[in-house]
Amino acid sequence: MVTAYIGLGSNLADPRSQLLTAFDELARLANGRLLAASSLYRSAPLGPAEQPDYLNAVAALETGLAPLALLAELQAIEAAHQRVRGERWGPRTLDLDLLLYGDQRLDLPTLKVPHPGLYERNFVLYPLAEIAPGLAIPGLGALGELLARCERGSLAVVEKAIHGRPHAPD
Ligand code: A4P
Ligand code: MG
Repeated sequence: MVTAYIGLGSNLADPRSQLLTAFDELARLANGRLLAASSLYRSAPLGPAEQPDYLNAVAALETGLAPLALLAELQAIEAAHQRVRGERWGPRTLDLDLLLYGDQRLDLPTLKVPHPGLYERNFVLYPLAEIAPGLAIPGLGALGELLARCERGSLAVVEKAIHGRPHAPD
């Protein structure tokens, strides 16, 4: 079994329920279990500015799936979310990135691990540090050092994780 970290993002069609549903779907994947889920963070869009803010989070999975099999499962979950909301050519309702797969480095045509944007994205590094503060990123060094070089900016926790699951304030 390997510990994999998944980045979740949504800025369409009720991002909060997109992410909460995705955590459940990750927990139900064959051959593994959900180890931890970060809080939900609101983040300013990276890329075109004319789009809503994102909600982002990170999940830790213990998995027996090989990297490409896990990627295929993530894409199946994404596809299911797209079908439900079904806006053709529209922006994504759910984006699942395979951030890390144990200590492996992969440079395949369809899968780069660690995820190429990981080291400079506040909406990845801060939630990752919440659930795995002492992590070392293969080829990039200590997570704490990456974090020290990454501005928190406007990133804000909107729903705190309690016992490893996001939980709306009362
Ligand atoms: N692929 C390669 N490596 C990976 C990996 N580690 N995990 C390939 C997942 N996929 C990987 O991805 C395109 C292809 O990347 C896949 O077919 C897979 O084989 P995609 O999800 O179809 O396309 P995408 O997500 O639109 O593109 P990309 O380049 O992955 O974009 P990002 O990096 O995911 O960024 N702003 C905020 N605040 N928060 C966000 O979450 N997300 C994006 C999308 C832009 N701006 C954002 C956010
Ligand atoms: Mg992506």
